[in-house]
Amino acid sequence: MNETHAMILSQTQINRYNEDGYIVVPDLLTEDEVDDFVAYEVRQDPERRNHLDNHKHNEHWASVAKHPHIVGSMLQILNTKRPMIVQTMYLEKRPAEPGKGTALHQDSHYLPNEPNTLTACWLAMSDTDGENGGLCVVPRSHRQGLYKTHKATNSKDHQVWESEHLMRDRSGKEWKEKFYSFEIDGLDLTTVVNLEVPKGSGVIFSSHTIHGSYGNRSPNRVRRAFATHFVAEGTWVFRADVQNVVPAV
Ligand SMILES: O=C(O)CCC(=O)C(=O)O
Repeated sequence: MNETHAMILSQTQINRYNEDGYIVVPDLLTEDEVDDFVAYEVRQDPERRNHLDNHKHNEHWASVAKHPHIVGSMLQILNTKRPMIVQTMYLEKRPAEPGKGTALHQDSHYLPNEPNTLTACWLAMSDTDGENGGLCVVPRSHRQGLYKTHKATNSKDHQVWESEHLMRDRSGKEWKEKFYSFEIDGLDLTTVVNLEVPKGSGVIFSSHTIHGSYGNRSPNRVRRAFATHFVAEGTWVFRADVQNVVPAV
């Protein structure tokens, strides 16, 4: 552990994470910390949210991504002296907007890295659950490595997209790779669990844990989340756009 960060997770929580591929961690941020960020973000141009590196330029984003409770959890889960931030995302879904979920996927499909240490902290910035498009996971799905995928086509529930990224390996060799809204082949939807995560609490999940979300079907409850993806120091991230990882401590 880094001396400046308290132990956030108990051994029972770490065992559960290893067992299930995720844990819900209560009260990572206080109500006031969440409210301050949301009040700030509401005044900003939402276009900025399409960028994955706001934590590098913006103190509000950096203070959430580098929050001592989040970093403390990552120090324990990643078992590294320096968790490194790969990307940050603020994901807001307004009520009754159809087709705004994220297809069920594993993060290593989007962010190949070597050795694979990619781990996410998904923070609820409002009360979230199945009705308002909260996070859902497939418990224990992290145990079988990467699943085969196809492009999501169910635009009623999930966003559908495709993009090409420049990739670069440690030797400097470059190539292009196509990414799309990955969906797991043959996924048994009865294994998907909708998590109830109150405002300020978070979910830590591994890059092999199948997760995603559905549209916000609630009449009046906004779903807000702030996701930070970390790797352990020394990990190589292949996508050039997020390759310059920054230390969280
Ligand atoms: O919040 C969501 O809808 C999905 C988030 C996600 O896929 C992630 O944080 O990796």
